[in-house]
Amino acid sequence: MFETLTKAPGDKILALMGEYAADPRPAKIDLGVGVYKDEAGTTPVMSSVRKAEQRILESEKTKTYLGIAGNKGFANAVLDLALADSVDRSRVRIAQAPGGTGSLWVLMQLVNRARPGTTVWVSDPTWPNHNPIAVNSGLKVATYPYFDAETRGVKFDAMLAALDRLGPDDVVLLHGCCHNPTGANLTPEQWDRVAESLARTGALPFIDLAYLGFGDGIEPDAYGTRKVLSMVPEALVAFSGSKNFGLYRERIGAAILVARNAEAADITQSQLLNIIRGAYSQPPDHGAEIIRTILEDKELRAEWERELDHMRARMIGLREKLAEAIRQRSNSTDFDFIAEHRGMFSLLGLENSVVEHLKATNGIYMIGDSRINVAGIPEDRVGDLAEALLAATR
Ligand code: PLP
Ligand code: TYF
Repeated sequence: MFETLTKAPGDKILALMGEYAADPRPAKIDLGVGVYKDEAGTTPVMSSVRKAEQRILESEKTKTYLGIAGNKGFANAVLDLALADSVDRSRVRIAQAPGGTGSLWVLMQLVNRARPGTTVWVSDPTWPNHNPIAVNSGLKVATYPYFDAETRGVKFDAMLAALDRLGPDDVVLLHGCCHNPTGANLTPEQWDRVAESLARTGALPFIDLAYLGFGDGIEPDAYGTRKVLSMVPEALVAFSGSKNFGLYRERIGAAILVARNAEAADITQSQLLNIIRGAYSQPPDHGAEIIRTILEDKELRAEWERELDHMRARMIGLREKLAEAIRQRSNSTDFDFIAEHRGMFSLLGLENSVVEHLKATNGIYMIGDSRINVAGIPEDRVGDLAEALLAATR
């Protein structure tokens, strides 16, 4: 049977993780995979998460099945956190899913049931896993303009013009905040115009919300999602708890749908649950119960928000330090965009040969498209990094 198969392509980001681990040079720097790192370069369990886990260990009474839609307390807490009062809950349904990726997967499957083979429009560029998830669900993928290689900002006029041309059969995948891989994001005014365009054309917004709280804070980061949802009849949101709760390996996320009315929401949700049942039956509980425990408890929630604030401030601080170090050494503002970007990533706009050179010569690892994970910058190596970047781009 298996002789019919040929080797499938690997994931470039995950492959780079392995390459970095195998590099024996002690001064190597990992700016690759999108995992938050602290001052010590590690990714520890958050203190609020550890406390929630202790409580769960003591109070958990059963391991019986959870149900197809997952943990109900988690579901309500995530809706309050991400959507707040942007849309009437009678039109909203949610199913817990394995990570943001699992949420994207079940929602893409849902789109394909509603409109088989329709087109999902993704930003140019986007997270490299969006394409395979859509294609493996039977959908087509096309791109809308997004990153401006000159300014390293968003090509907003071109983006909006492309969105304005879409219609009710189209799906528009938007990064809710902290765009991956570019780090360039829409302003609130630009979100208003995107929401207005979607409301006018009838294209279905599908928001990937993988970094809520990693940009400017929970409320500002949720602005775009809430604005769009407040203006359109139907929408999808894939929420991830991997980054903001540091629960990467627990695989916790949520697939959220907004329908025209309660009746349509029930019908659509029945299809979503049917997809989940036919895929993995039910989600695992642990990550969901951690998030429920934190968000429902005043003290734990405050502690989690403090931890999240610290992570975000650290990333913004590293952005400012790197931009400043480059400015001082080069007398140019060419890399100031690093301080303007938000989230975990910046796309530096370097040729792949420069990326390869930095890896070979300096042991500096970034994704081949020149995306850096700013949380991976060691505080005491900002100067080294600035010098290496300047030497390689001169
Ligand atoms: N979407 C984007 C844009 C991401 O960067 C990630 C990264 O991990 C995900 C979705 C999915 O995250 P996970 O499946 O680990 O929750
Ligand atoms: O973009 C990143 O680095 C993160 C982590 O298949 C990731 O989103 C990367 C690749 C992948 C899953 C997660």
